[in-house]
Amino acid sequence: DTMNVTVIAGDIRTIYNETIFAARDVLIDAFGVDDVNAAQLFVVVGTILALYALALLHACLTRGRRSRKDANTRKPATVIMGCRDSGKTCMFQALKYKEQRFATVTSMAPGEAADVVVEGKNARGTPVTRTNCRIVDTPGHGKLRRDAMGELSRAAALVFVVDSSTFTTEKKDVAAYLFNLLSSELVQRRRIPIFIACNKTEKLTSHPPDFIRKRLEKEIDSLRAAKRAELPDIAITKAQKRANEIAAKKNAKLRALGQRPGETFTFEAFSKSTKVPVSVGRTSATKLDVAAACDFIIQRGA
Ligand SMILES: Nc1nc2c(ncn2[C@@H]2O[C@H](COP(=O)(O)OP(=O)(O)OP(=O)(O)O)[C@@H](O)[C@H]2O)c(=O)[nH]1
Ligand SMILES: [Mg+2]
Repeated sequence: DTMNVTVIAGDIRTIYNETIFAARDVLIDAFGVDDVNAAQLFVVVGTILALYALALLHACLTRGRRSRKDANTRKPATVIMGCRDSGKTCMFQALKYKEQRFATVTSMAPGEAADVVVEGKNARGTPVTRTNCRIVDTPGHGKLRRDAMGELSRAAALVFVVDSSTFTTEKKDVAAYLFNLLSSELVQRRRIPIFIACNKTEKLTSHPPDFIRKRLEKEIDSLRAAKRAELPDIAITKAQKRANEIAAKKNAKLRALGQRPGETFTFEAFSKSTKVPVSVGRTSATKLDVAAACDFIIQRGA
C-alpha cells in the first residue's frame, strides 16, 4: 500500500511538472514570460479560480431546484398512493377535472394540483363544497416507490387505491405497500388518516370492499409476524450495538401496529390503539364514481 501511494504521488508530480512546463511554453509563446515560478503561480491560481467557479455554478443550479421543490413539498396535501395500475391517476383526474381528460400511462413522477374543488359530505352527512384542495398523485411502480414515499412527509391524508379486479393475484404486493405505510413512523406519529379505495368496482370481476379488507388484514397479520423475526443489524462497537437495540425496539413497536403479539390484526383494532383513522370504501375512477374519496377528503383531507 505504501509503495502504491509513493508510485501514485510520483505520477501526480510528473503530471504537475509537465503541466507547468506546458503552461510555461504557452506563456513564452503568448506573452514572452520565461519563468518557471510565474508559470507555476499561473497554474495554481487558474486551478483555484476554475474550481471556485464550478462550485459556485453548482450551488446556484441546485439551490434553485431545491427551493422550488421545497416550496411545493412543504404544503400539506391529500396524497394518492397504491400499487401500479390501481387507478391513481384516473382517480386524480376524476377529482381534479370531473372527467377523464387524458389516457393514462405509467406515472414516472408525482403529479400535483392545488385548486381542486371537492364536493362531498361532512361527518354529519351535510353536503359541503371545498375549494383549493391540494391533491398529489404518486407513481405506483416498485422502482419508483421511494418517490411516492417521499410525499408522505407532506400528507395530511392518504388515499390508498387498490385494484379490486386483480386483487387476489396482487394481494401480497398491496399488503406489503400498505404495511409499510401503517408501520411508518410518520403515519403513526402524525396519525395520518388513510382511506382504502377499492377501485374498479364496476367491473364484473371485482371483489367487494369487505372481501378486500378481510384479505388485507390476513396478509398484514402474517407480515407483522415475519417482520418481527427479522435479524438485527451487525454491530461492531458497544455504541453501535446500543444504537441498534434502540432502533430495533422502536421498529418493533411501529411494526407491531399497536397490537399485542398474540392478537390478530384488524384495521379497527389498529385505529383504536394507534389513533390512525383507517376506512375502506368503493370507487370507480373511470366512471367518475369517487364520492367515497370526496367524503374522505372533505372530512380528513387537505
Ligand atoms: N374498469 C376500470 N378501469 C380503471 C379504473 N380506474 C383506472 N382504470 C384503468 O386502469 C389502468 C391504470 O390506471 P392509472 O390511473 O393509470 O393507474 P395508476 O395507479 O396511476 O398507475 P401507475 O401510475 O403506473 O402507478 C388504466 O387502463 C385505467 O383506464 C376504474 O375505476 N375502472
Ligand atoms: Mg399513475
